[in-house]
Amino acid sequence: MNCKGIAFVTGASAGFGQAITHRMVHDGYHVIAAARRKEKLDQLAQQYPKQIYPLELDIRNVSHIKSIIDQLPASFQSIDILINNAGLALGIEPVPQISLDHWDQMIQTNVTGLIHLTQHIIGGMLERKRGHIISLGSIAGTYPYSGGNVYGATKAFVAQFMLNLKTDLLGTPIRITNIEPGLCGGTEFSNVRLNDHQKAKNVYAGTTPLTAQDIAETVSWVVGLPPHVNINRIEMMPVCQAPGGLSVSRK
Ligand code: NDP
Ligand code: 8X3
Repeated sequence: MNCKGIAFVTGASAGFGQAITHRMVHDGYHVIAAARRKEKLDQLAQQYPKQIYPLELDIRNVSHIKSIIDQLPASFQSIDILINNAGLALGIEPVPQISLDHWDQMIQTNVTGLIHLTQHIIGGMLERKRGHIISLGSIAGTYPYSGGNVYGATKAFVAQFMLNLKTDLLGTPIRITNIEPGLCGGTEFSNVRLNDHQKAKNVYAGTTPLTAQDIAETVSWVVGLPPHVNINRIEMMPVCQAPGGLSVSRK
């Protein structure tokens, strides 16, 4: 199959990013698969040695991002699709029983790393007059829940950043999409958040959550639409989840 273009997927070592990488290769793209755990990326690349370039990247090290991108092999330099997927939640404690270190890590990863990478990649897209930037937001960026504090705030930032990017880039062919999933199982997300295998398993008990394949399918759909069609944002939940959750404290 001819290469349809180059996709840059962050957080490709697990969960959504891994499923998106498989799907993009299946759809005919060559993929720069980025994350911190290089051994996981190498395993992925072994399955498609020509189509995947494994890239060790800690997105929090923003001073290194430009040189890392500049050093990509020539055949992977013209990035057509950026999928800002790397991200994490740490902890579910309500204020004030939180860890400021956790808050800092979420902001450095979900916000600072994402905007720096995006800024470094947009320039080339504008020069080539083609591009699509897709971010993984969350329903947590729209609906509050106890313990969502800074995680939800980072995803609210991503949602507004994407709408503002769309506005700044009006008049260009660059497409901008924010995908905002709800409960999604089968990834490392809850293990990372709760640092406890059993507690992570309990999050999904009795539910049929979204899967990483559902997210990859959604990415594939927004990418495959005609170039004049832009999906600004998609909120998606499993059938077993609803957004209602208003609460009242009674005496
Ligand atoms: P996983 O924990 O399974 O995967 C997260 C990925 O992000 C891993 O590949 C991890 O790779 C990478 N990552 C984390 N920190 C960094 C970093 N500093 N630099 C580079 N890569 C990093 O999570 P999911 O696949 O479930 O989630 C993916 C995205 O979707 C996240 O942004 C998450 O907030 C969002 N989301 C998840 C939902 C869910 O319920 N699962 C629902 C809604 C949104 P490595 O550790 O190798 O660096
Ligand atoms: C992940 C979904 O509901 O755990 O972003 O915040 S939720």
